[in-house]
Amino acid sequence: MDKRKILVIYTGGTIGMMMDPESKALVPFEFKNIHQQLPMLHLIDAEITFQDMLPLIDSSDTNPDFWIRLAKMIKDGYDQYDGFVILHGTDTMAYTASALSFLLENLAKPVILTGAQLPLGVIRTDGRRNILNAIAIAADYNDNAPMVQEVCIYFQNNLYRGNRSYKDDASKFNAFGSPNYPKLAEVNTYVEYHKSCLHRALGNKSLIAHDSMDDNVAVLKIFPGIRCSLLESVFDAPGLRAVVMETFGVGNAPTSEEFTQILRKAVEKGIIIVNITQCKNGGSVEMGRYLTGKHLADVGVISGYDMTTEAAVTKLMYLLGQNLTVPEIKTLMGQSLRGELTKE
Ligand code: ASN
Repeated sequence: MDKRKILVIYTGGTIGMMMDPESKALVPFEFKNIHQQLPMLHLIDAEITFQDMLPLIDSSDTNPDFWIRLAKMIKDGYDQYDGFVILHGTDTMAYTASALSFLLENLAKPVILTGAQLPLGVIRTDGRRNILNAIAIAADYNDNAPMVQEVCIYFQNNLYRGNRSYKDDASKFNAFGSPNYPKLAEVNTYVEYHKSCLHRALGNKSLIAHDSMDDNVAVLKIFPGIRCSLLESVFDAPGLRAVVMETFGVGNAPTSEEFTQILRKAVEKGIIIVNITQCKNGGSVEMGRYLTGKHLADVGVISGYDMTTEAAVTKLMYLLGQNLTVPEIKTLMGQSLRGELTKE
């Protein structure tokens, strides 16, 4: 059988840096010289093509246009390649993974994002193993079907569903977590897939790469003592269409009439408010559980269940870009489109 063909798209981030011998500063290295950094690449039983996505960026500069370009690159190479690895900065990798999961409808091949906490060009780098393992997983097929058929993040021996993960450590090599969904695979002396957790693409539908997102979205983190004037200024932002509201515990927030009235007015104006918990290590929004959550449901705030903020923001941007009505978007926000949420 021919070797599996893997496209590795390099977008920037810490992974692609090396120490400049003169200035001693970290500078991006040319990826066409990757084989010097990673001589072990040839041991992977796959035909690997590297492609830069220019301009290279620190991932703080990702945005919807970047995600749409990336989705198009995958669509363009979809028939030619068996799997895709995206080298990306870690800071916003979970946003990009979430966005791609929504933009790439009917995806049936692996799209694996990875990166590094330390540049490839330094001795203790985590990038080397992350790249090699991500490529090996992308090339892993069984009975002519890819083991992975969805957008994932591979980091420090773990494979996560992309739209379930978030960066949870700024300096540890083990930088990602997926609190509300199990790991898809763990890499030890062998790759252990958690098969019942892997998405299986059904039917033979062709891939759609959506090319429209609307970024008229805000994230509002509630805190004790938050001023109503601040809330008002967020909801009055010109063009605003949706807000991810990060609340306490299972979806609770202050109950003052002034606070509630601002939310009511926003919902009446057609702004979609999605309730997401601030608790990063797990749990789901249940607005009926406490009175401090029930008033939110009563004014028309919708539940984001156990979605990450990253998934909720990018899902809203995707749905707002699809010519749907507000009630349609609200319904879809409460449904799992790509495995991003679980309802109890
Ligand atoms: N600032 C970098 C980025 O996200 C961080 C990293 O890749 N470790 O692009």
